Amino acid sequence: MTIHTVATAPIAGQKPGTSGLRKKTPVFMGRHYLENFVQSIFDVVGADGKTFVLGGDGRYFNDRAAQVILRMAAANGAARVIVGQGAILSTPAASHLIRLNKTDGGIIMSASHNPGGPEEDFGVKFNMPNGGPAPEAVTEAMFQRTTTLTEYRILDAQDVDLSVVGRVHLGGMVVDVVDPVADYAALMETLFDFPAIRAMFAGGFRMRMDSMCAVTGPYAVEILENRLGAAKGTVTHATPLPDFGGMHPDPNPTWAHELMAEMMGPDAPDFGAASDGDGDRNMVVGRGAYVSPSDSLAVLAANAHLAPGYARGLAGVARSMPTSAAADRVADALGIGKYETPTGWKFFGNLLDAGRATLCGEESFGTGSDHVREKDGLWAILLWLNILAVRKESVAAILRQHWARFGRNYYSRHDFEAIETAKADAMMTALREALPSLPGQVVEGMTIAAADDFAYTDPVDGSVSLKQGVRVMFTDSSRFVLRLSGTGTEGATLRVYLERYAAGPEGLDLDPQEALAPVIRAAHGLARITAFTGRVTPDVVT
Ligand code: VG1
Ligand code: CO
Repeated sequence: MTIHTVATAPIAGQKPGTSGLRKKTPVFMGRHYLENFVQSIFDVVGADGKTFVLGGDGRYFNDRAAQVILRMAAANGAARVIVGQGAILSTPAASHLIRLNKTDGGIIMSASHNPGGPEEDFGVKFNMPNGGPAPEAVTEAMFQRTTTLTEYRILDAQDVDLSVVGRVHLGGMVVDVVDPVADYAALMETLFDFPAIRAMFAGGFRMRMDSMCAVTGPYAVEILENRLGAAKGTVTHATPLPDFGGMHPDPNPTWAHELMAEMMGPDAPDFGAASDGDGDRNMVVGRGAYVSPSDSLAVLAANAHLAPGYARGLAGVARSMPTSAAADRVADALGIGKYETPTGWKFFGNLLDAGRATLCGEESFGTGSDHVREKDGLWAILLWLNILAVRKESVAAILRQHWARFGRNYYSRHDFEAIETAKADAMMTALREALPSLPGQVVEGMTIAAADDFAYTDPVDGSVSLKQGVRVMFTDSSRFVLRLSGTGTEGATLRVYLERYAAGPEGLDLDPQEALAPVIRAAHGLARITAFTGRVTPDVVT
């Protein structure tokens, strides 16, 4: 087997966004495209003598990309790669394998919640030895490397058989093909009271899990049906497909509409959940009761001590800036730390490593803890199940009690997709320019207390991240936030985050869109969304 050094030229635009490099699949399949980015990863982190984890969410091109990455790892001198069988690993399972085997990091092939298929999206991201997404300094170094790259190294070899668990060799490199589920499921058993959850299912508790034809299928069947005794067929869309069966594997009320219809219908089971393409997101729904992700984080923080893995209490709770402040209220009540970070899981890594935060969450259906360094869909679902098994109350009752105690942070996100990039940029620029003039203004009967462009200084390493989202805060603690997505692959996606606090006891049962109506009007008025983009109504409301 010979190592080829292939002459290449830099490829424009290989810049990782919120969560790795994401592009249309045909772009990734283009000449030298994947190879250039993978070589840039290896050039930045070094491959010689190292061990990596490799896996992906099974979307179209996953299998071919895995073979290329393996041949390049071997050619770059890696000692060993641990690969999920069939090149499959959920993002949280990959994070766990990186930590469990004390490897030098891992490469995850996924475009997460973006659709998959020959004409849809593909992605690659690098996770660090702590199991978490590479921080900005590292992804920036990788991007810089893509701009100067002139060659990559690849081994001339046959495909590795990834269908069988076991050890094989590729040139001088060891390839360990592992069961993608086993170690992850074992970790879950250490955190949650499986006997209590099993007893709950045995007592007639019914659940629906929608894996959306994405990676969590095999994990959910093994854990929920085989180990916890949920009825066979509890997990639907359980077989991962290269195009996710045409589904948009983003677990929110819009895309998981089948689950929503069942949970709001007459024969709804006790509990419903869904996960995304790569298994790091979760949506949870009770019978007739949708749980917003921000509320889910707050409820989990308030009840985590009911699960064995968190019985000693939490060190702190971290949330991304656009996520509602519901979790802050729990942290204050518990007397534990609270942190507000920019969007993207990479910003939680230092807080988790330093033991400052135990639970983290994002409004985008992401929740997780210090058990791995990624958000973790099934983990959140299991923590909910553990809480339900102990409290023996419905999701709706738990939510109602939570709001009665802490007040309710009404919350919604409005997404405007595939806007012409120049128009979206012009709107953000104009809004940024107006910021100094906003404090003191009265809009929709609310007085603006402060307005800024969120900047974050990492409390652990002091690194600074600027321009993380424009936020306008009112004196009654309502607020809205505008930022452009860093995961889209078509034009710009504008995200408008809306929040309003009701202390209760009155006004806890409003429809969120109604409760937020003045904040929505204020956001449209101040940012002039329609004037700049031509858009009136959002494409997705969560
Ligand atoms: C979105 C979410 C963000 C999340 C990111 C990756 O980013 O808003 O909270 O961390 O996706 O999630 P953006 O830049 O498009 O708003 V995943 O499940 O796609 O890895
Ligand atoms: Co994801």
